[in-house]
Amino acid sequence: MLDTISDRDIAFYHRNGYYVREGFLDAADLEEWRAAVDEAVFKRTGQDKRTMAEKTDWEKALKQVMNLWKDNPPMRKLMLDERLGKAAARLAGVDGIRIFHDQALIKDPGGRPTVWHQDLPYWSFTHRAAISIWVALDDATEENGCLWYMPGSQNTELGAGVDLGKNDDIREKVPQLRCLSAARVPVKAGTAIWHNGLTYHYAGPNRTEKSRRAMTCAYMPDGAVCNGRYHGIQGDFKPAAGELMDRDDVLPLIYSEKRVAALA
Ligand SMILES: O=C(O)CCC(=O)C(=O)O
Repeated sequence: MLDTISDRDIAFYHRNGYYVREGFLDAADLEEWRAAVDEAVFKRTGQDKRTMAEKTDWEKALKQVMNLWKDNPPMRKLMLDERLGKAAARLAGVDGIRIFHDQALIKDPGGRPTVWHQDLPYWSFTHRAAISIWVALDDATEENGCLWYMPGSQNTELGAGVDLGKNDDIREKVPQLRCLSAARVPVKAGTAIWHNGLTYHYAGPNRTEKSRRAMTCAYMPDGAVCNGRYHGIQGDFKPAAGELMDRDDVLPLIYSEKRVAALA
């Protein structure tokens, strides 16, 4: 795994709101991630025999399979890897990283676009350093739904969550975005992309005959507090607004600089 993050990488991330690392997974890693994700997704969704036409508009954009770390040992090993936490902590500029939730995001053939959105409005904590990783398990191209970003949009305000099943014009809704351009980010399988929770991003439709697979994880800086909302991944963990989001069985701390220093 090519997980070392340099000062230059950090500068790119903070300037643009995202950062791309080609070759993050080597061939052996990629094989392991693909096998683990395919098996875990099949276990959860294999019984769903609906055609694309029978799905909701949001489901037509993505098959979204969440928190595989919780009930699937191979996925747990991959997602709780301290190296992922350390890379996210370095880029975000925080001491500790917790998993908020992981999710496999599969754009099947005929899949609709993933509309422009920020991630943070959907979460139960609000923190400018929130960060996600998106790992391509297939080459992601303009034809099958690669990601697009609006560089600099991480400096805009926290917006209202958009309806992910609708294809509204985001620049109509968020005037601050009108002066920003969009960057297309096609990547090879095994590439990792990190983006900030406020960065607006999009993925096109899948016009090919094959699924576009990605494994992703949303991270929460350690020490973040609840914003008063509740997210389904929390289960019976229902902190009040302002209370620490620190339950390790729900939001595992996968990296802490302090913890590393204490062990040294
Ligand atoms: O994979 C996609 O199509 C969208 C990814 C995304 O929205 C995310 O990782 O936050």
